[in-house]
Amino acid sequence: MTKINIDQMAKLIPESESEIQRFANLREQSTTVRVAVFGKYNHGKSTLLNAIIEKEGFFKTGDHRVTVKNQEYLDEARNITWIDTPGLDADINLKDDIEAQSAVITDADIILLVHNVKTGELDRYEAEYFNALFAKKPDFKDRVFLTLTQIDQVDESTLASVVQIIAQQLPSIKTLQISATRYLKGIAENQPVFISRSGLPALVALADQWQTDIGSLRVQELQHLKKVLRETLLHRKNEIGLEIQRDQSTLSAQEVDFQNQIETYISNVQRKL
Ligand SMILES: Nc1nc2c(ncn2[C@@H]2O[C@H](COP(=O)(O)OP(=O)(O)O)[C@@H](O)[C@H]2O)c(=O)[nH]1
Ligand SMILES: [Mg+2]
Repeated sequence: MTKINIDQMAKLIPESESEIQRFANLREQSTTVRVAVFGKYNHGKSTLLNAIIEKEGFFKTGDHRVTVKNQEYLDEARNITWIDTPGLDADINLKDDIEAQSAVITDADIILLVHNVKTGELDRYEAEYFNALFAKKPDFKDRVFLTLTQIDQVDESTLASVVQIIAQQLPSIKTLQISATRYLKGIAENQPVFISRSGLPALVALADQWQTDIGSLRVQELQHLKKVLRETLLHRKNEIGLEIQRDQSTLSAQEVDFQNQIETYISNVQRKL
């Protein structure tokens, strides 16, 4: 496969930098499915991942901002690389955060958008951010999942109404309902009911499905990106063509002007002779 020159392409169409990077990443073909959690601080991203990989404390958790960089765990049994991210926050827009966010978008095959139901529906910042993200992931219905966390913290009717409002905020998104705490309790106390009501088994079953689907998902994404980048490049090519035309007519006009000036100068000189 010929290597595309990312820097050169990004210079031509800087507005498509994220798509170019994703295109390059896809062509490098990671052998594992790359799954990232994404969402606001303190919504339960790291706790969820620890529960899935059954390693308490691998991803740091806490009530304040503890994850500062994207962090990965290779889950060999499932052939998945789980990626934890510092998260979104409208107030803290540090350089590290922005880098971490764009790395997730260009790096992950599957994104779990994590939202703590205890906070109610999505706030405006989350809704806008998540919707903007769908625009970047073509068949997002197969690769972006809204993961409602901490469902143990609300009663059934609150959960139902939050789900209903979110369905309007993010139309057509597939939704998972999770409680990592309930799952861990189920494991610790050997209570299958807690385990099944934690929603984790459903997520793990989905992970097996990604394993099967990843090849075709990546092909679809590559084809989509190829189309988008090709269109953007063609558009840029036309723009450059027009710029050249404009430059050429400016040059011709300048040349005519210059000729006229020379002729005027010569005739002035001749008149004086
Ligand atoms: N009750 C309950 N608390 C949770 C659950 N998941 C996470 N937490 C708590 O929420 C807080 C933030 O979790 P953390 O995983 O660090 O969030 P992150 O910043 O999104 O990674 C921690 O105090 C966790 O113990 C859950 O399913 N139920
Ligand atoms: Mg975290």
